[in-house]
Amino acid sequence: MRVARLLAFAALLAALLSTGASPAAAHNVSAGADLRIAQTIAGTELTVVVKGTTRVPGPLRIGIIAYQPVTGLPVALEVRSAEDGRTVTGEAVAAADPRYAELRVERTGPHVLTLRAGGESAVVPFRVLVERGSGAELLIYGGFFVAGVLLVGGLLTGALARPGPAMAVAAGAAAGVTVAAMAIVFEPMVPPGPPDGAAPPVTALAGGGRPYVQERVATEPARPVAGEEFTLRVDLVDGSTGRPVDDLTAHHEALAHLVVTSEDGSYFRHVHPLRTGPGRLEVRLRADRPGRYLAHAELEREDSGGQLLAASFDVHRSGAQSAADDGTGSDANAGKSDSTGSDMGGGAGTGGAVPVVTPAVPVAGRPATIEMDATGPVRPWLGMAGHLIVRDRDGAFLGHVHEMGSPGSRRLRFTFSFPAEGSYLAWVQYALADRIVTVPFTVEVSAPENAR
Ligand SMILES: [Cu+2]
Repeated sequence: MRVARLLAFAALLAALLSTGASPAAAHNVSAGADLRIAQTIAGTELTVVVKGTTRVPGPLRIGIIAYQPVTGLPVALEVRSAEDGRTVTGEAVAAADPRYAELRVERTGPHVLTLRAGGESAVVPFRVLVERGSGAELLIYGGFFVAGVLLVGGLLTGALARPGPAMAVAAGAAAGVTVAAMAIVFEPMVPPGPPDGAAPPVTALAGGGRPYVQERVATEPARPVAGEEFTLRVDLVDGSTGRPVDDLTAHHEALAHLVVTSEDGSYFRHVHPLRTGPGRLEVRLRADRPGRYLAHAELEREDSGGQLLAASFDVHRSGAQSAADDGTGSDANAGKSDSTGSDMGGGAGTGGAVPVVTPAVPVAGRPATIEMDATGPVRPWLGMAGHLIVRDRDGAFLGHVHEMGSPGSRRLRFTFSFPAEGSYLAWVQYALADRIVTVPFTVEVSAPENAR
């Protein structure tokens, strides 16, 4: 009789254990998520992927996805713990479908990833997070543990034929199983604790969020020359403290999206500057024509909204160009489209496909659709199948929307509401297996009162 009851408990226990989920693997929400950061390094557009970790000490898997050009660029990796300084190194080769390097990390918490390629380097702070068990898991395991201990005890006392204590022990075991079962039922309602290695919670700031960033844009050399490489440097400063802003969150898989265009729009680059130090972003560029260039940066501070920063800089005439242009007027920007548009994120290989805008002359403030077919199967870039970037003629406005469609499909469809009447420069971008395709076009927008 008593043995039968104990066997029933054992059966219940086994049933609960087999059906009651394995809690550790059940919720890998933040700690299990990959970190993806786009970077423009050594003339290559790539995305660094740090795979989510499930345990430390253990391997941290890092891969480099190449988007343009896809050439097998070797990227040296270094991961350093910000807490104990322990450093591990490795190498990943940038490829369309990369092999992941494994770097062994010993602990959770803040780390710094340094990438080096082609004489450039980026320093990306990140956190190694490992999901911690929730309080409910303690109850589940604790309940089963108590039940297990009492069951063993119950069997022993039962064997010694002392009915009173055996009954008490059996009741205790039942209570243990009940607690565990309750915990399983209610566990989804219990918020899990922060993952191991998480940053301490930020106390809410008065006024809701951190101040917007102020930027200083400079070039190195200070007077960039047409046809020669230069570095565009963006220093981000907190307007209230004057200190470098070093709390950018990855937003659409990048710390910052930088769009550099010539005034006439014939030059277009969408790049992802390297973080080279606290609050400092840098990217190497080359412009073949002198003139004024606009730099628009999209970024997002932690605990703050996204924001768009705008600046401009001048590219100067080289000595050779000055001689060639002598006496022929100053407008070197006039005329045909820019052949330099193809070396990165450029218009190479669009296959003649042109976006179709509906209505053909959109009305300011009303949604228009922009559709086109990619020239091959699209692979996601920056988390999206396609990107539409729109600029007005003077560069005061820059808009950016995404195609949310299914990866692998060729049809790209965007919805965009132009803010005011006028003439706009626009670019559709998407990634094929071996390159990023950029399709420039222009849109004329009418005022609402002109619309029928
Ligand atoms: Cu971007």
